[in-house]
Parts: sequence; structure tokens; C-alpha cells
Amino acid sequence: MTGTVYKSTGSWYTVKSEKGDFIECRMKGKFRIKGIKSTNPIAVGDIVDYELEETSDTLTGTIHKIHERKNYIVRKSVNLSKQIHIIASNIDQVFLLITIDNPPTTTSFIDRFLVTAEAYGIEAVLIFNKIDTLNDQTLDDQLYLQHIYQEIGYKCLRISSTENKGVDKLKEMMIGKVSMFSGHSGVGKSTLVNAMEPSLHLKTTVISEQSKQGQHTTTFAEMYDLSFDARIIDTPGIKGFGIVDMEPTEISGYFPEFFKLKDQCKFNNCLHKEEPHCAIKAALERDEIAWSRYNSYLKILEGDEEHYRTDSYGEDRAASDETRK
Ligand SMILES: Nc1nc2c(ncn2[C@@H]2O[C@H](COP(=O)(O)OP(=O)(O)OP(=O)(O)O)[C@@H](O)[C@H]2O)c(=O)[nH]1
Ligand SMILES: [Mg+2]
Ligand SMILES: [Zn+2]
Repeated sequence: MTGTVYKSTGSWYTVKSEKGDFIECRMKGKFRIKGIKSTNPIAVGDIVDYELEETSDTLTGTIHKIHERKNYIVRKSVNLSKQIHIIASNIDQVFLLITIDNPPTTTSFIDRFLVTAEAYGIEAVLIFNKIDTLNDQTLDDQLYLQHIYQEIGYKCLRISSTENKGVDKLKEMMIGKVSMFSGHSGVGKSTLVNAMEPSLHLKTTVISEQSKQGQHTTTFAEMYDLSFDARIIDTPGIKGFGIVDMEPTEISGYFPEFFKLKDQCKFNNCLHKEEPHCAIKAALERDEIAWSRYNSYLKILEGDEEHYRTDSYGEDRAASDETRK
């Protein structure tokens, strides 16, 4: 039988059958996916073949095959193993939720996320959430960021999940598609799912007053069917976004505004650092490329690991638990 993975806890997978039932499944044997060393062989969104277990009283199943993925999005675990973690597969679009100061989202984080989405060929849309909390200063910051990304060509939405602003426009963009929400803990991913589908009652938690950080409420990625012909994958908050290995010359190809110009650089292997007659440096000087984007590019090029927080909760802990099994 064939079904779709709606939730993965590392040892059990909730699979939705073609008839629409949910079956708890285990994995049979070991899966090795060519070329990737992943902490989780089966991810939310995977299409799998499974067999029902006839011996048990409760209906469970065993997964014996994963169908080829249309795409998947991964991040490098920020733990010692440096393994990659597949966040979800077979997705049509990913929404990155951004808050300006509660919690803060850095441009470096946004850009790492966008580079990963570009590298995996998945459309990314930016959601500026909690617009109801902006003051004069943070409103300026938000509009400036939105301007930068819109100029590059990324779609941006301004939303208040708690006051239901901008939510209808988002719903429209989600019809008939599988979407994923990502972003730091506390930016309001689960709150936004609840705003679209109040009957789900997903757990949410106020961010820490003191640290302005989220509390890692959602611990596993999970897909939900929504009543307006859409599917959403809510995910645990991510701290840093380690970029999966890329060749240095490949990186600027994932910055669309660099990509457009790079053929005009004198050297075709230009890294846009100190090389003469570099079209990207020239555009930067003319303010046609944002310095924040260029700085993110340099950081990725230098292989800096982003380390957003140093505690060990949330998905990174889940990922390392799975590694130990
Ligand atoms: N004022 C305001 N608060 C919001 C908004 N969206 C979410 N919140 C609040 O932000 C807090 C965190 O929301 P969650 O939905 O738990 O955040 P999350 O992104 O799911 O966090 P993790 O599951 O930890 O990754 C909750 O107290 C929400 O009520 C918003 O648009 N405006
Ligand atoms: Mg959540
Ligand atoms: Zn160049």
C-alpha cells in the first residue's frame, strides 16, 4: 500500500493511506539514500510503500520503500555530528516567517535560508509576521527589509496571525499546494496555522520576556490537511542554518540578483571578492545590491557556521537523539 508521511518522530511515522486513514508505521531495515548522510531517512512529505502488520491488536505498518522525492529541503544539524536533517520533502513552496525583534531574525539567517531554497529549487516566500507589534523604528526596519527582498523578486507578505491580518491572501497562495512554514522558534508558525484553521488548536507558547526567544514548542514537523484544499507542514523552530556543502563558485548562483550580473564579471570564476572588473562589486557600489546580502554571501563563502543560540533544545536535540538510535 502507498501513503504519505504526515509526521515523523524518528522511530514512528504517521502515514496517511490513499483511503485517508492514518496508520502508525515503523521502518523496515535500513534505508540509505544515495549520496546523503541524513539523521532521518524518512521525512514528512515522503510517499512510501508500507505493509500492514497482521499480528498486532492495534493496526500498525512497516515501511519498506520510499518513492523518489520530487524535492526536499535540508539543513545541517548544528550538533557535533554535522549530519544533515531533511526537514520535509515533496513541497511546492516554503514560507519563511520573520519577526523583527520578538524574536529577532537576522538578514544572515534569512539569506542562508533563501540560498538553501534556491539550491533545492523550491519557491520561497517571506512572511513578516507580528506586524501588529511594530513601533516606528521596527516598522521602518520591516519595510526596509521587505523592500530589499521584493527588489530581488521574492514575494513578501505582511501578517498578523493574532489579529488575522493578511491571512486571506496567504490562504489564496496555498490553495492546491503543499506548503511549509519555517523560521526561528517563537515567530508564530503554529499560531499562523491556527489562524487559518482554528479547529487544529496547535500548541503555542509566549516567547521569553527576558531573552525575546521562543520556547521550542513544536518539536516535530507535521503536515496538516486544511479545509480550503491546502496542506501545510508546521516545523520546529530552527536556530542556525548550516549550508550544505557547495562549491565556492556555485554560491553566487543562489543569490538571484548576483546571478543576473555574474556573466558581466571579467573572470568567469569570479568570487566577487577582490577580483578586478567585478560586476557584483560595481553594483554594490551603486547601491543596486544590498550590503546585507553581500555580507551574507561572504559569510557563506567563508564557510562560517551560523550559531544562533547555544542551548540544546528543539529540533537539534531531536536530530541528535535520532542519530543515537
Ligand atoms: N502580537 C502577536 N503575537 C503573535 C503573532 N503570531 C504569534 N504570536 C505569538 O508569538 C508566540 C509564539 O508563537 P508560536 O506559534 O508558538 O511560535 P512558533 O513559531 O510555532 O514557535 P516554535 O513552535 O517554538 O518553533 C505566541 O505567544 C503567539 O501568540 C502575531 O502576529 N502578533
Ligand atoms: Mg510551533
Ligand atoms: Zn564578480
